[in-house]
Amino acid sequence: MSSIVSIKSISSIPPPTKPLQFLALLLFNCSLTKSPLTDPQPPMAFLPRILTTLAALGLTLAPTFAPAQIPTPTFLQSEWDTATAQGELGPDTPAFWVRPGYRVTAVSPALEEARFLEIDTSGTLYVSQPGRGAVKTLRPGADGQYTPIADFVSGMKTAHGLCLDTSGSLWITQTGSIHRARDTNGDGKADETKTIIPEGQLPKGGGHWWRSIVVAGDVLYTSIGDAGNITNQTDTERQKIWRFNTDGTGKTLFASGLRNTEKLRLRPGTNELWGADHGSDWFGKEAGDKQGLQPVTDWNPPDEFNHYVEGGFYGHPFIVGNVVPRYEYLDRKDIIDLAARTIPPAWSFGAHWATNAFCFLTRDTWPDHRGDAFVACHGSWNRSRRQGYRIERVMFDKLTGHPAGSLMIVGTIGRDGTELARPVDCVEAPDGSILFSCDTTRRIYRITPTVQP
Ligand SMILES: [Ca+2]
Ligand SMILES: [Ca+2]
Repeated sequence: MSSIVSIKSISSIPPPTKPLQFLALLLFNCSLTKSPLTDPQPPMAFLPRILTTLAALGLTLAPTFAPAQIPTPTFLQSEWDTATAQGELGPDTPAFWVRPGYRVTAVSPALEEARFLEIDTSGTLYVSQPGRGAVKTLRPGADGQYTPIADFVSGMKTAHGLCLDTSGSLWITQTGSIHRARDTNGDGKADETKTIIPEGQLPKGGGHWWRSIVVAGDVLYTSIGDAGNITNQTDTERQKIWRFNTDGTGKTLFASGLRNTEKLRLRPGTNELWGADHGSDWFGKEAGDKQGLQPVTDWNPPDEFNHYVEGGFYGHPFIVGNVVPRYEYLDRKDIIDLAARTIPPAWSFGAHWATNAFCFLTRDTWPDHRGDAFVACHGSWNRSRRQGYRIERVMFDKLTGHPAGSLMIVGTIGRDGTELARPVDCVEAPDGSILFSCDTTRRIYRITPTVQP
């Protein structure tokens, strides 16, 4: 209250022209707010008012009081600078940062490629290799190392998304088609392969050519991303999740406004459909960001963890993150309507982390982790400084079923800032450990506990 009185008082008084007037104004300003009976003033309490008065007169004490430099915020430091303890690394494993309570071990040789993962109840691991057009089968030995056994399928250019159904069949997406394959004699090779969604029913190719897949009872869901960065493809079949019956019939639009969701899964114990969506690039370009000086783009927009509901609209390409319009679409007459329709993320990650894929934890491998998600983040390509190369744990509130926090479990940037791995996908193995893939080292890594639950 007192400062308001001071400002009004000063602004109503013309600038003095003589030294005595100046002194009178100074004393007048200080006296206006002095109330010794109810608000005893310490000796220096008048200093801000004196400075305010000087500022009103066009005078400053800038050389003395200006900040010496812009401080470096702590969030610009890496975990290597600030973490007070670290977990464990197995032999022949890159020098990742690991959270205490966890151990990371390399468990496969370098493969031809290592993209998406699926694992069955016996521990057989499937790794998609879209460049080769194959899905590789690996099996663990007594030492925990996974050995390549066979090509489960081959000749499937762009084989990418994977999902096992309850009968043991592996569903495989290519950019414009979906297939179901089954190994009937246990040799790691599929003997029965059937095309469920042939080419022609869904868009293919484009900048985001990969397709997710999850099978839920007698239906399946697949998502198709933006062909570019922020293309207006409202009237196309892109930027959407589609639902089909598992016999390939019954194509139905499920949700829209996605940019690039590469994996879909149901949250265990529910019918909730979840996916991680990559935020768009160059958010700050319209504001003047340029490569190398891109402060807005560096921090916007967030990557998203979305709970996709039927009929839901998730904003892209017009609205990002927590319902913020992109500059490019501000002139649209319906921008506020679009914002009003947008379902914001259930959880947000850092900008450009490339939150690629995830798995839910269904076991008690670590205390209080059941129901949480581990998210494989590929890491940034167009930030000024690398960020997001990691496996992130998203904690779910056990009472509400909503995300309530997240922590880095494994960081794959080295102490010197070099890139050690780019995580792509993760799965929970039958023993409760978490396996994650990397498409630069082309290996599989396992996360195990160092403390028993
Ligand atoms: Ca076979
Ligand atoms: Ca969104």
